[in-house]
Amino acid sequence: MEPNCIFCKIIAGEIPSDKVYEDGDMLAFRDINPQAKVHVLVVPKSHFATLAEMDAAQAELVKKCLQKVPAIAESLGLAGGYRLIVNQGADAGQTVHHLHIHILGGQNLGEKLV
Ligand code: DGP
Repeated sequence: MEPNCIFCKIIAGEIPSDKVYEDGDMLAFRDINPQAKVHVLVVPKSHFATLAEMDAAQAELVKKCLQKVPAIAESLGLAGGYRLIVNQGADAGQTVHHLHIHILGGQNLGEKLV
């Protein structure tokens, strides 16, 4: 746990969140500032900022997060599809420096921005 990291505090239960899934490896909760009708963050329970900083054990956690995404998406009613975004660094607008996967859906997202 990184003491100044907001997502570490959410994982530790020090800051409340609207959880949609949790296990020993990850926490998924609704984004506080949703950019789509459904906007959930999947966060590995190990602090690292970007893929460039990720070690082998953390890569395993990310793999588990990605493997769990379809089940989380199904539980959110995203049968019509969804988009994943993983912002990396300043040019991508990353504001929380604890790696996280955005799940966006619940509406037609269009074909702009990939
Ligand atoms: P990014 O730009 O990829 O670093 O996205 C960070 C996201 O985290 C942003 O969409 C807003 C969300 N967020 C920031 N603080 C909180 C919080 O305290 N609770 C929740 N649920 N989401 C947060």
